[in-house]
Amino acid sequence: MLNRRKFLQVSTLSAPLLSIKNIFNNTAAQTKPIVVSTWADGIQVNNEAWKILSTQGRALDAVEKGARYIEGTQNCCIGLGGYPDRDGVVTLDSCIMDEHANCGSVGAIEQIKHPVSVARKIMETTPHIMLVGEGAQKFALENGFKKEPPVLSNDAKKAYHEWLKKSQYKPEINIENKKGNGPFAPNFFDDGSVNHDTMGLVALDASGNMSGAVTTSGMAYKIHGRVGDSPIIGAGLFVDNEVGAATSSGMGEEVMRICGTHLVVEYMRQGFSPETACRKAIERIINRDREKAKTLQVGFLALNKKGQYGAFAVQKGFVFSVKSNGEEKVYPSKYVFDLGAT
Ligand code: SD4
Repeated sequence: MLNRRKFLQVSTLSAPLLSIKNIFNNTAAQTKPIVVSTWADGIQVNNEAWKILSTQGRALDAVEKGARYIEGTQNCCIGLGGYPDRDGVVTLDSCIMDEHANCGSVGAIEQIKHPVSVARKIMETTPHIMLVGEGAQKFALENGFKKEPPVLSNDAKKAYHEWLKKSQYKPEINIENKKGNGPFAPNFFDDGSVNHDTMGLVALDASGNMSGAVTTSGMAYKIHGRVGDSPIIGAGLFVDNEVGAATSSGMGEEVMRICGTHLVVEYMRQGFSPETACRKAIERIINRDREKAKTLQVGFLALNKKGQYGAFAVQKGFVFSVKSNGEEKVYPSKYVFDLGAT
């Protein structure tokens, strides 16, 4: 018979073993390499990442390449082509995380084209994880990044001047899906358009290692200096090489309140599928304040160590892109509310 002391010993020892067993005690083969990205323009981002993944490259290099691609594209609402804050300034947030839990991050950086690479530089060359604002820009310039002129893209200029008429700070559901003129208008939506400001991608490489990256101009017309979930490790991105990885899009404040992507990964550690893990994190947001949740959008996207993926959102309208050897596709995420906001 187990006495109490023995029982405690056994249960502490077996807890990690049980959870590892939950994740790996499945005969399904691992799908690798694979990359998944938020939104429909993740298709192009995945294709860039695929150039690395398909040649036995490292997931870290793949996610950086994917993020750099979208940052470098004019008028796509991400990076310097993104929407400005309420003062008319574009400030960028980004982070990156590898299979060893190394991570780097920049918040509210201005006039730097590739914040994801600044984040990687911080990760690889400093004892820190996150630099913000002027300090982040100074670090970037000292490390060979060039300062770009502060020019708003035509789309952003038009939208900003429209917003200035009322200057109302009112986050909108699925502003990401509203009509835009960017080069990524997918055939996915009825109106054939997409307009979002955040790209999050996570990948599993041929060696079985995982990494992720997020890059964004953040919520449009935010207060100058506001930093969202995207560059916060555990909120906009989390990678645990034993379990899986997750990223988010939507109202950053709600993601930050629940440490969203960390929560998703922890649910996967408990044995839940990526989709169920995302659903449970979304339910956490909704259960906190159901009426408020009806007014906002958050979507989580997750990939586990076996290459299984899934997503879940508060509202209809969140979509994600997948690329592997067998698949290249945009999927609609499941959701809780269909309030006709897409
Ligand atoms: C933010 N999560 O800054 C970002 C916004 C976003 O698609 O995801 N937009 O809160």
